[in-house]
Amino acid sequence: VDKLFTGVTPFLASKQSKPDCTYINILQSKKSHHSWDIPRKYDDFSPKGIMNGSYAPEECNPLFSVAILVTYRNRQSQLDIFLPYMHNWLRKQNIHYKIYLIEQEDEKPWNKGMLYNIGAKYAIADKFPCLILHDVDLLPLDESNLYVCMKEPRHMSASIDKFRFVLTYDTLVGGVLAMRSEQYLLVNGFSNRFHGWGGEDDDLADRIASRKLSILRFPRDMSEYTMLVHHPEPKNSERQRIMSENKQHISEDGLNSVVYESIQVKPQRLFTMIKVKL
Ligand code: NGS
Repeated sequence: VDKLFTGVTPFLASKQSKPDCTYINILQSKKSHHSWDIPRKYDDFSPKGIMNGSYAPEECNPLFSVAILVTYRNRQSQLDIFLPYMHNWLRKQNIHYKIYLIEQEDEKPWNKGMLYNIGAKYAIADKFPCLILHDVDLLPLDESNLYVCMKEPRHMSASIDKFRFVLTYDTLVGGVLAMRSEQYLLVNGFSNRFHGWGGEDDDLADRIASRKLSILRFPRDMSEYTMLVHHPEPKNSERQRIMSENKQHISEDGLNSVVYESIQVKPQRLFTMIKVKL
């Protein structure tokens, strides 16, 4: 276990005279499906200590600071489930975290990579050393799936009920991925060139490999998620072509080149909303 924690990113604030928080004991934790017991509408959900989507335990010094980046458009019913579930989940992990919701406000084709790049800029400006890129339709099921960054990027959602808990291919990094901010900078984030569904995550996997980073995964039973149902997004028919062209463009297409028409930051109680027109 100690080895696993080598290189985890630390807590942001300076320590106060409190004991250090203990993290979930991954060798002893049990499955906790009981977190389903939550209000369906987050309007009715008012736990103490959450502001702007951010929380830190009161009684102890958290060991880790983590920004959760959620890209979003028009999935209100999923968000109503995701937010209370995740706040209940994350508070149990005894970490300092903040949920950023990056919403594509326009009617243009969906561009998840760009939205992640924009969210990452804000989280990095807020000095978060660790980013967790999180689909809004995935809910973690095993408490031992720690929401922290390790030495290498970690694909956290390797085992999803919709795919009978089987990892569909080895280089998959889509779904939920934990990555240190310095690593996100190193790979220049996502390509901005993928519109519609698919490919941007495989392209990120190529970027990670090209910078000699490897993908970690926890064992399968610790990486279980349930997927909320939704209609599939229109697929991007160009995605294979863009991927094959992209290998030479990592340093000029990504976090350092993202442009958008307008942006509005609106802190809410359960999340900090970043509304973008691309
Ligand atoms: C691949 C897509 C990825 C996607 C993955 C899993 O085929 O973007 O399926 O999707 N790559 C390309 O299209 C090139 S899933 O079945 O979970 O919806 O993340």
